[in-house]
Order: sequence, then C-alpha cells, then structure tokens
Amino acid sequence: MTSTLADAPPNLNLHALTQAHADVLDEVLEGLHASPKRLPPKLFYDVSGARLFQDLCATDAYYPTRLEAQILAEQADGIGAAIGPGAVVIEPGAGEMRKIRLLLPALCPRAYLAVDVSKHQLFDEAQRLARECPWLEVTALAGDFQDARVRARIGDVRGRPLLFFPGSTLGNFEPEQAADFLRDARHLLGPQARCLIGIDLVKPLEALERAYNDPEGITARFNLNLLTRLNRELEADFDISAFSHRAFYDPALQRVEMHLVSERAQSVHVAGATIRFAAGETIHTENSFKYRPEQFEAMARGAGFRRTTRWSDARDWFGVFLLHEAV
Ligand code: AVI
Repeated sequence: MTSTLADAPPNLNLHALTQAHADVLDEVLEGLHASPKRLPPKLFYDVSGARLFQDLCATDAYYPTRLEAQILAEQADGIGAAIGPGAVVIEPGAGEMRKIRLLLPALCPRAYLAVDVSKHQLFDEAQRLARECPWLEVTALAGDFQDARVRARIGDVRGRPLLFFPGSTLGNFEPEQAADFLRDARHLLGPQARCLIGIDLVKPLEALERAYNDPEGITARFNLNLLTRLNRELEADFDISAFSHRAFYDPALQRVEMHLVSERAQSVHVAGATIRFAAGETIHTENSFKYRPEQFEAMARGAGFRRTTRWSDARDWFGVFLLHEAV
C-alpha cells in the first residue's frame, strides 16, 4: 500500500507493507507453546514500546546509543570520506532517524530508504526529514526488513547502496542469523554493496547488566509492554503484575538475555488458546549478543566482505564497522 499525506513534500514516498495479523498470532502462539517459551523481540516496538526505547536510549545506564552517536558525530568526516558522496542509504529499524542525521552533512547521500515496523513513528520522522533536507529523496517503508516484499523493494534500489544498520540491532540476531543477514545483504545489494554497522562490543559484566537493568526501570517497562501489547492486539489476558523483568549477561555465550518471569503458577489465554505457566517459568524475549572486534570482522569476511574499517570509542565499548565488497 502506498500512502500520500495531504501536504507531503515532493521528495517523500511512503509505503506500508506490514505483517498480517494472522501471521503475528501464529508466531506468538508457536513461541508460547514452545519449551522454553519465547516471543520475538520485534514485537517490542508498538507505539508505547518505541517510545519506551527512546526513553531508555536517553538514560545514563544504556550506553550503546550514546557511544554510537558520539562515534558517528566525532568521526563523521572520516566515515563520509570512506563511503563517498551520492550513496543510496538503506536503514532497517530507522526509528527516530537520529543517527543518519549525524552523518548526512559529511556523507551527502543521494537518497535515503528507511524501513521500520513502527509505521506511525516511521512516517512522521520521514516527513520531518524530507522537509529538513529537500535535496534528499526520502522513502519510508513500513514493514519487517526480513519480509520478502520489503526485500524485493530493496533489491530494486539503483545506484551505490549503503546498508546502514546502527544500534547493534544485528546483536539481537543469533550469530548464524547475523552471518546470513550479512551474506544476504551482499547479494541483495549487488557488486557495490557496502554496510555501515554498529556493534556493541564485549565489556565488563557490571556495565552490561546495568544497561539492561537500568535504575529507572525503563527496560523492565519495555519488556513488560510486550504483554500489554498482546492483551490489546491478540485478545490475551496476561495479568501484567504477575510477571517481572529479568536480564543477565552470559559470558560464555557473550549475550544479554531478557526474560519475563511468571511470579506464580497461572494460565493465560491468547486468542482462545490456553497457555500454562509454572511459578518461576520464563518467556525468553530477547538476546543481545556482544562481539569482540575480531569476531565481527571474521563474520564479515565469512559473509564475503573483503575489507572492514572500524571506528570506536576510547574504551572500545562500541564499534562502527564499514564492510566493503571491493579490495
Ligand atoms: C535494539 N537493540 C539493539 C536493543 C539491545 O540493546 O539489544 C534492544 C534493547 N533491549 C533491551 N534494551 C534495549
């Protein structure tokens, strides 16, 4: 579906390719009937979830957003020079489009294609960006980046594509999926493929656990909001007060795990299906993998990128990697 706003600027295109309600329900029921129970992290980002994530990014405890923004702002000239002007930037999970704004003056792209599952935020932000930058062709595609229809649109991009994937969202994929994603991006974007990717790096456990258990409790609300969303959208009857947030770092697996813990034995209904919980049983809602720079560089090489350039902060807590196809 293509939308137009009454007073849309001429450099703006909006398209909605959202997932059908029935597909989401199937995915949720499959996850809740599995053992251990799980829910897909993409469901975090309804209107309230996207807002909670924005609030989290502004906290002192959740360091990735701040560090990455600092790297992009401070190293914008070097990043822009390495990429060159006139690129077509494709950003999955574009959200507030804050990070691309940090790069625009140095990068001077020709076009920007933003993809996100949060349609309202995406369309509002795309409109704002198109007005601020009348020289930039802005396209917003509401949908899941893994959806075949979204991928077909991206495959149609002409020019010099740059996949911009900041925020360490790739860290929310299993490592095998992340490697597949990179390989797939290289094929989808063709012989001139380049990727600029933000990756959260391995660091002391205390910093990691604080980031996912922020003292303000925003991560807890973000995690629990998933159940509120299921109650509203999928005829579920979760008692939110009977679940709690848990997040911890597993050094062997190099990942932070997030769970929702059932505080007591209980039954919950989702679209007519009964889901039983034992006391203490959890729903695994997210993994956030952390990499060492050399591990991520090896993954990029395995996916067929021949060269990587890295920019990072003084402590090497966060890395921005440019993956090139050419030698
Ligand atoms: C979007 N993603 C990279 C975040 C992360 O850190 O894994 C999502 C998040 N989950 C809890 N806090 C933030």
